[in-house]
Amino acid sequence: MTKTPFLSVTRRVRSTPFTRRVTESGVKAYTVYNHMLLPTMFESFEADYHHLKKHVQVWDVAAERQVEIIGPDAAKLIQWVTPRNLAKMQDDQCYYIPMINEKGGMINDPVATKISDNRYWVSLADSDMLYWLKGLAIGKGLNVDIFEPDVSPLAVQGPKSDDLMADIVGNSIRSLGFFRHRNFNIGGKNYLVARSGWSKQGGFEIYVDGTENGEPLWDILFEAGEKYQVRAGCPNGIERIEGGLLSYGTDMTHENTPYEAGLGKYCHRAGMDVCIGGDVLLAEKKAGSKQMIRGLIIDGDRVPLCHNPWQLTNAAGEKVGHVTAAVWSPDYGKNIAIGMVDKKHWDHETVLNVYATDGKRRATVGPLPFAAY
Ligand code: THG
Repeated sequence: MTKTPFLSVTRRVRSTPFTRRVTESGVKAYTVYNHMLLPTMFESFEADYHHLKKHVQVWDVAAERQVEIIGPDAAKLIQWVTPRNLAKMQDDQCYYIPMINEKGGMINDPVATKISDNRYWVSLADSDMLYWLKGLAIGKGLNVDIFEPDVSPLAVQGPKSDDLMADIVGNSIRSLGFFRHRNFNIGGKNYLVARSGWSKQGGFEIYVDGTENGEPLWDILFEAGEKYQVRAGCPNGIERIEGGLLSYGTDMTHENTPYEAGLGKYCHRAGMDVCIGGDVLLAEKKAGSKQMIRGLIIDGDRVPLCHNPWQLTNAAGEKVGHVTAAVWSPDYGKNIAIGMVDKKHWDHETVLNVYATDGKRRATVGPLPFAAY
């Protein structure tokens, strides 16, 4: 394995309210996300994965930065940037919303939290949406205030998440619905807690309002979590590919539409009629997509890490797509991957060639998530 260089951390690579605790927990690797530290490994990718699927972890996902939109035109602005219809969104709901530009290209895929009719948090993937949203609001003369609040998500993920959180805030949290949020008192402070998070193991996200609350909250979770073998963790590359959770910037970019990203179920007529780039999506809906995200099984031994897309070719050697993420899944006993595949080849069971970093292999197209296999 090639040696990974160190990351020079300066003020521009922002620390989080939890960074000191993460360091004390033995973090081994970081990435930079929204100009902020995001842990990627503690023990090893596989050890972290097995632990996540069995116990409970606390994740510093502060790098999922919030953009707060507040004011009479808040709902209008958010509906303007996503094809998902937000008309029925309740003020205890979170929605996964593709955000698109004027060409229908995806520029982010955040979780939007509705706090009240005129107040929202947009919990970002890795791209600079604060300026885009401010620019649009200023250009259109909307009556809103837009800023990055001092709010940092801390995720509690894994099958024992409900037990851990119930011990801290009471059993009422067990009835919190998926992508619903409620306020809970933890250690004398009120926190917005949602049943959400970037794993398929179940869990919550605590929106920590105020940097000074980060360490006390972390300590409460670890004290109560001892009996559940709680550990510091982070979004896990193996688990997220198994579950088909997409990573913006990796699996799709501004060159892809939400349909291509397999997010057609979040493209609604009422949203596309009013959002920027909605006309492009309506045309694609009518004409059909040229390519789409698929799961792939890659033959052979454990694949190396996929840092840059691997080309997919057909039997004639023509390029028909690319793999964006690939990993060995211990539980499936296979190499699993996510890729963008041209229409003529996207049917399940289609056999293709993939040019992995260590050479050519056979790849078979299939559904996402891999639980369907
Ligand atoms: N939580 C919060 N903010 C985030 C993420 C998060 N910002 C960045 C990134 N993750 C945004 N991307 C996603 C991608 C998938 C999901 C959430 C955020 C997700 N998808 C569910 C699924 O695919 O099964 C379903 C969502 C739905 O149907 O509404 O959870 O994780 N705060």
